[in-house]
Amino acid sequence: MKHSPDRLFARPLAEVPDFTFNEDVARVFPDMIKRSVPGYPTIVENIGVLAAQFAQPGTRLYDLGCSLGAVSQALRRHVKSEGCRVIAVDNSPAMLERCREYLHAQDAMFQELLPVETVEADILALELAPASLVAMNFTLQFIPPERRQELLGRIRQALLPGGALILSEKLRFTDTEEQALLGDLHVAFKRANGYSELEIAQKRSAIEKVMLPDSLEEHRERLQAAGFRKVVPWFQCLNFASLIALP
Ligand code: GEK
Repeated sequence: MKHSPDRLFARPLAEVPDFTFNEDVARVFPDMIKRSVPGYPTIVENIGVLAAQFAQPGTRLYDLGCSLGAVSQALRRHVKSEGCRVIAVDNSPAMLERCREYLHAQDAMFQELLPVETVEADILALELAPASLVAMNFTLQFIPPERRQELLGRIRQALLPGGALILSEKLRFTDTEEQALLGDLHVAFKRANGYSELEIAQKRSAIEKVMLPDSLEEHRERLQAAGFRKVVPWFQCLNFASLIALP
């Protein structure tokens, strides 16, 4: 499938609008996320590997905030349990339209993939049915902070015994030196991936009000308050991490 290089913030903008998942973003998203999130390809592929350990026959696997469906595709590559189906949810029509195209392309290339249902919905309003796996790959950070606890509580209630939540997030750090070091290294990562100082600065100002990261401690506490008994970080690259939370 054809996607364009991310040049969204390459020209000086008179005013930088808040970041939204619109058609322009959907068009460049695969390039944008790979060049912006350290470890993204490894995380996505391994969510499939991890999910295969938790998926139970005949159950649902949720991909919440699926964007173009990278995680859904990984789930379909790795999960072999009989009768599973993937539910890919996003509230951006532009993202979901392209997501469906990518999933059709995957269907055309491989046989016997798990079925996927794409759902255009706000995950805060979505009724979650029982599931053996829920993946939220860099989605919770876009949910208003005051709604995060309630959402995780509902995910916990939906998870079947033996299932898991896989939660990936950008982290913030309470230690100022650690925050500054990993922040600087993240900027170095973006520079090394070809983003200019202007692109980095404009993207930061577009996203700073809509993407609000928590610390690892906040995630742990919130997950435990939601009823998860075990929280295990399985991946960290700079200030981006992924956790397994067990019901
Ligand atoms: C990936 N998981 O490629 N309801 C539904 N979707 C939402 C909501 C909401 N309330 N809020 C935000 N989104 C993907 C990457 S991107 C992360 C996830 C990023 C959606 C939003 O439309 C977007 O598609 C996604 O969450 C976040 O593995 O861009 O850094």
